[in-house]
Amino acid sequence: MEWSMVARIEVGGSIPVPNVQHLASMNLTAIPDRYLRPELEADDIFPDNESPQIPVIDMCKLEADHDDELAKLDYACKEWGFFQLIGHGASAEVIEKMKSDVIEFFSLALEEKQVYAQGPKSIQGYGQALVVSDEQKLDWSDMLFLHVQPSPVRNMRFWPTCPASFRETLEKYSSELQRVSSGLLRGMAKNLGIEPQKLLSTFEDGRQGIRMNYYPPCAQAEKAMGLTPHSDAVGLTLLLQVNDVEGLQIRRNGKWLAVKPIAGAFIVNIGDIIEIMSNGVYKSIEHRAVVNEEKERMSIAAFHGPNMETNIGPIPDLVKDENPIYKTITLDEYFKLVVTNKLDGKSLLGRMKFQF
Ligand SMILES: O=C(O)CCC(=O)C(=O)O
Repeated sequence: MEWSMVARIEVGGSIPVPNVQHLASMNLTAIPDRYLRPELEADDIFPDNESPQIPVIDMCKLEADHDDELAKLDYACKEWGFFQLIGHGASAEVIEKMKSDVIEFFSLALEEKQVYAQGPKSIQGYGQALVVSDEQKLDWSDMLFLHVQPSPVRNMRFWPTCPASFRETLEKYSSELQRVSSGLLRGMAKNLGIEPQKLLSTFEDGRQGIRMNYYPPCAQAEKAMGLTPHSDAVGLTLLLQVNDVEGLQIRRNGKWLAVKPIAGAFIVNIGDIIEIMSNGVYKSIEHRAVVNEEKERMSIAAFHGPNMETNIGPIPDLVKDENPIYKTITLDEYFKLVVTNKLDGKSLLGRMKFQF
């Protein structure tokens, strides 16, 4: 059982590309061509003083079933696809320890980090986000990605033992986030008018992957991209900014909007699977990470998906009286689509849509 589960998620893999932290340490004044994005010049960005901010949701109020807060959550999921979550109750001590362990991991020597390097047929381990062709432009970042839940899918070969506390901290962080994400799913189900247990049971013993992102300083920051625009292929993402450097931007009305993280909050976004399950009522939104000329930046994205038995498609109760916009496929078929698709805006959702 365990082996088949591991085999089912170990699909895909990335073409090896240079380590970006190492490139950045060479103090180049001009970065290699593959990192240059001429298209960025044409980007429309909200000016700092006119930026609207993403909604802020208080989980304490959601848990107490405050109608106003549930309505705010519904609005955030429909109109923004992104919000900051305060009052989530996740242990501040665990969060701080997770941050410091991640900082320590990325500050190890390259050879020490390479012990956990991605293999040729897996997206797990230390390396870069999906690179599927030699022509693909590259992101100015490195990452450590791990399948964390359910526990049989773990491949401990990729789990750092330095710092010594890393594994234990990740385990604790993972459980805190699972609890928070279940609380959010409960609120969303209520808002969608479905029995909460129907949504919760699809996420019970569900998949959780955690990606730790490292964006080194970049000599040509305005011409490079930390993480290519994409929507998340999962259900729900909880993002934590590790150090005090901003970089996350979301696409809003055709323009890029910089998110200003609130201390202690998680930045939550709706992934493609919730967009599909809600038949397009809730929206997954394109986002990207930009880089900084002088400062390094780190973030931790925890991706939550349904369990291995779930088919990906609109929840039947939500399409009783209307046409499904999205097809229903098995989770394995969905994974294959995800790992053969380079990060590319919302193109994955396009492939799941019925053509009317
Ligand atoms: O670093 C960030 O702020 C964004 C990270 C992200 O979008 C991801 O890991 O998918």
